[in-house]
Amino acid sequence: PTARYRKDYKAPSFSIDTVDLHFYLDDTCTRVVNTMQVQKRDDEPDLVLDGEQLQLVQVTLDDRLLVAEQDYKVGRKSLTIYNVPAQFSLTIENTINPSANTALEGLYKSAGVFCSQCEAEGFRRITYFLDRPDVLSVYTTTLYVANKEEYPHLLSNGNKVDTGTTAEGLSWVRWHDPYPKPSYLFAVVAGDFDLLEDTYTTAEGRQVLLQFFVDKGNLNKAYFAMEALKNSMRWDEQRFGLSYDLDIYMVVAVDFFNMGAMENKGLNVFNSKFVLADEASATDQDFINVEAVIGHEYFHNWTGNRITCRDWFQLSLKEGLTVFREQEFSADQGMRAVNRIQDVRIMRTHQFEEDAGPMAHAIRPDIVVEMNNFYTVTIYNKGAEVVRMLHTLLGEQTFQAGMRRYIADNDGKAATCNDFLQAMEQASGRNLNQFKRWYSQAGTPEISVQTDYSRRQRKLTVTISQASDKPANAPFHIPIQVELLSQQGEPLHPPELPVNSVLELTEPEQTFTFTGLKEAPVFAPLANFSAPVKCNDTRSLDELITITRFAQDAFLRWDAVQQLYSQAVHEAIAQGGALTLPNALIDGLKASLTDGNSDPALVALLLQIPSEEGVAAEFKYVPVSAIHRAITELHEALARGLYTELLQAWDMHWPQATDKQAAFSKEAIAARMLCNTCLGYLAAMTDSEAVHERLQRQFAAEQSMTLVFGALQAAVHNQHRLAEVQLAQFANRWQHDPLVMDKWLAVQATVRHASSIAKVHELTEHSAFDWSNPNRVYALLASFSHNFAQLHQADGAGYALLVSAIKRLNTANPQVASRLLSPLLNWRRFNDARQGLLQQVLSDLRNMPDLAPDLFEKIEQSLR
Ligand code: DPP
Ligand code: ZN
Repeated sequence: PTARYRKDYKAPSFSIDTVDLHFYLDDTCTRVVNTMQVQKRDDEPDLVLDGEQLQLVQVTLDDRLLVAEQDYKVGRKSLTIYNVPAQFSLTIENTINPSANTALEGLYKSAGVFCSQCEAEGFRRITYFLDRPDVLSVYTTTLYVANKEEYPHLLSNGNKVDTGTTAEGLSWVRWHDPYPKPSYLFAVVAGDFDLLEDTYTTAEGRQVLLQFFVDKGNLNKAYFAMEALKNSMRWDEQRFGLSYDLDIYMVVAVDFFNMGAMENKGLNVFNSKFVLADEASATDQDFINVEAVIGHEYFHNWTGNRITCRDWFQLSLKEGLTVFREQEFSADQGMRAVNRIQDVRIMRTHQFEEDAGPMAHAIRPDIVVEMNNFYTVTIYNKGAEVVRMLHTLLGEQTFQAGMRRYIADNDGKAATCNDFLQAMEQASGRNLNQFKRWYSQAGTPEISVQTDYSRRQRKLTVTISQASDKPANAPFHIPIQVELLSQQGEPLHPPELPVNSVLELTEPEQTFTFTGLKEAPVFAPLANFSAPVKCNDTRSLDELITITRFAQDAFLRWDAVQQLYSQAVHEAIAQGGALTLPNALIDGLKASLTDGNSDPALVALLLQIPSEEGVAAEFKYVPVSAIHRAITELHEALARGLYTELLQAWDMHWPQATDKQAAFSKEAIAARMLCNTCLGYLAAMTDSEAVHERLQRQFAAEQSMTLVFGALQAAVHNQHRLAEVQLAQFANRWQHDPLVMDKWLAVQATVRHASSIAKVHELTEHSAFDWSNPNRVYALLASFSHNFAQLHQADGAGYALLVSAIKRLNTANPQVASRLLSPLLNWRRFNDARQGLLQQVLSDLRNMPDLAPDLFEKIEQSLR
């Protein structure tokens, strides 16, 4: 495999203006006839098309059948046509085998459905093409099948324009998409589905037909997604002024899918777990995820499809911006603070970790071997944080003016991150040169804050410095939103504090002064997590407690509690002794649990302690067992210390949690969050009859998967004596619903106990598991790969388990294999025998015959 560099970008030598595709669908030998109108753009004599795993039948240029070797050459990954004219029509006929396609890239058949996935470079597994995002073409697609009954729905992008039957008796349907698009947005689907239909009227008064295609018998699980789609369409009109542009919007839910979903123009293809949901089988979090992913794919219609990426190094142009839009959509649905805290958790546990490891990359990377490896938490979530920083610096109005400018200037084009920044510069009149470093520099900056109060001058001096974990990095432009509180917790607004409370750190070190303060205030930086940075915190216990009680910003309050947990964990690890929690923290938590006026969702988040993975990310050298011990102690200390209040809170919120009228209200969701959180601690009190009774009662709440699964998780993770019987009952009840059984697999793979390795091994043989389905593999093995102390067991048993799965998937589905590999890459952070073990397993993998490029790239980066 070879690397590609961002700096080597060259505009394509040819454009392909129209593509007329004919698919003669067949399980093992689908014939594709592809006619393109091609134009030369420079003086390049030969046309080189991408193609992989294709059987070429014939090539025709302007009605002349071409002769192999003389007129063209077939390479392993290309087709070169010699000496082409300035303008011509080219017809390529080839065959593919959809049934053998277990990588789920290109056209594949699984569970009786033909379906395609082309992003990033899957179209070249369908036909020969200039498979790059800056070649935009108008597509017409005709699908032919022998048996119409088997495939009543034949779908592609755009509008259905014609149907018929051939002389040979094949039924066909033709689609035309008037919007030029890159090949990665192309899609076809053929299958038998239940169909849910609705309509949406755009702000301009146009009617759009909305269609959801789901597995037979699942129609009742598609209503929520339909509502989410309509909400997304309305929201994008109201907040961004963007309306939908075609007359039809289709969503197909499929069971075999590598990623979450795909924004193909007019024909989204979704992993069924992000469409199908009803209360008995899906948790509140599942519903929230469905809404977010439906929104995400819909928002791509403008940020991704109408304006696409010039090259794949610009991926964050569409993904970072679209995740930001998705996050804002979810937040505007009502739980803004809860959403923000959850987004921050993802950044801190996963993105910071990636940025500190061998695959660290800027949100606009410079070098790529396998593009599929770059659908990362950095490109997506840090990309969204970078857009959010712009929003913070510019404010909503100016940001929206920048969006309008970006769209006016780039609609219908393949753009770059710089085009986006330029639009923001023009709309705001601000110079974003230094801000641009967020696009080119990897790593997580760390800010340090020092405060100095002069009572005589009534003045607070704050010195903030920034440092980077990547020595070559130049200083970043960092928006730091702050709160100033009096010792009694009142918000203070000294005249030097900007109206939006955002300080701009641009130098390695900067000083800010605030006057007119008659006593030393509490200075709380990084409100709303205004920048994706670490904060080296030296605040006192008293200051942290003041923040937990009085900060206006929910993230600041939550974060102060996290700091207190983290301090206790670090002390316990450093001293090798028992973990102790400050009394003020315990008292505060008791009060929040029982006072009845705190938002129960936020209380639940306050009680969420750091994960082992999260704590590990804070260490240069990771003390695996000490972290495991400290987290276990922290969990038990809270369970013991808050026992009475946890029971009280569970009882207090149980009626709301089970209120059928309020089933999916914010209040009911919040109540269930807190009941689950309480039970998650209480189940550690294995001898308590009161807990036993509540565990059983909650597990029996059949109308709500949130509650049933919350109880199951509490029992299983605490190894409560009810665990085995509940696991058995749950499996018995849900054995025919694979998406629910994924939860059953995941909950067992995440038990923080040495037995989990044998359990996962055993479950790979269970009928609920299937190596060929990515959802099953993620549920069992990816879940296990984040079970930190078990993956990193000292004897290497966790590594062996994961590595045998990776080996098995290397050729079958490299994308999935590559995701499982990531937690093994950062071997340098283990300073003991684990280093040697990890190096050994990585070298073993590297020596595998037919090592997939996806794995090759990561292993090379890791071992170099
Ligand atoms: N472009 C897709 C998405 O993020 C990736 N499958 O929505
Ligand atoms: Zn996306």
